[in-house]
Amino acid sequence: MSARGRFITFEGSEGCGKSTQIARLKARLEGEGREVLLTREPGGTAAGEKVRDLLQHAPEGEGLTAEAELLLFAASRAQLVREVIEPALARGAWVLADRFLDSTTVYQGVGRGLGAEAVATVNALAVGGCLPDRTVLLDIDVAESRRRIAGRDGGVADRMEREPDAFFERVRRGYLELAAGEPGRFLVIDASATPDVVEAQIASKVLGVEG
Ligand code: Z5A
Repeated sequence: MSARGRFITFEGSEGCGKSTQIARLKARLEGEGREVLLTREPGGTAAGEKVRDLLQHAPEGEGLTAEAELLLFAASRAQLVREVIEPALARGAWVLADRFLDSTTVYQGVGRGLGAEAVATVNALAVGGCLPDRTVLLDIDVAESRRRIAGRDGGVADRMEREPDAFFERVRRGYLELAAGEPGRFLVIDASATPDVVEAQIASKVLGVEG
């Protein structure tokens, strides 16, 4: 039986560089001959992709309440964990996740104001004990986030992107507070640096690679 794989999650504001850095870490790991699985949330399964469409683009999602939104993110995650993440970890793969439960803690708990307790209860049910070994938090300010995502998708903002700056300020602060409370799991990186500098820090802290 192979040893359990490693579960690394990437978090941060939109445009912070998660996809860019996940692709780079995947290439490094595959260069070492490891199996690597990438996931994104919401989505990553057939059912989860339907939920993603509802949460982000479908007209039917426009009037979603904060509570319904929380449960939909959790539903997508519950499916992803059992259908994709757990089997991959069990066969020894590295799983690199573009968002996981911390996104819900921060966007729904802090951003939407649903509160830590309700969100923790829902998160615990969704992940069923499947928790990240390390979490890379790519920190950028709201103005830089807006700059990086401007013009994407033909300039059409999705449901979340239409929130005001104050929402994204709360999200950023929420992430930093969460990370401060769990310094053993979180690696906080200044993601306004160049992609090469960010990559080197991740390689050093997550893989122990220097130079
Ligand atoms: N959400 C939630 O509310 N609750 C939840 O539980 C979950 C999610 C799971 C998902 O959006 C939305 O759902 C998200 C939170 C919410 N909404 N918001 N806001 P998404 O999946 O569409 O997108 P995202 O996850 O927020 O991120 P992204 O837009 O895909 O960006 P990214 O992957 O972090 O960044 P990137 O694609 O690598 O880079 C963005 C651009 O910046 C690109 O042009 C890069 O070339 C450039 N870039 C990358 N790195 C750098 C550096 N270092 N310098 C300069 N430019 C850079």
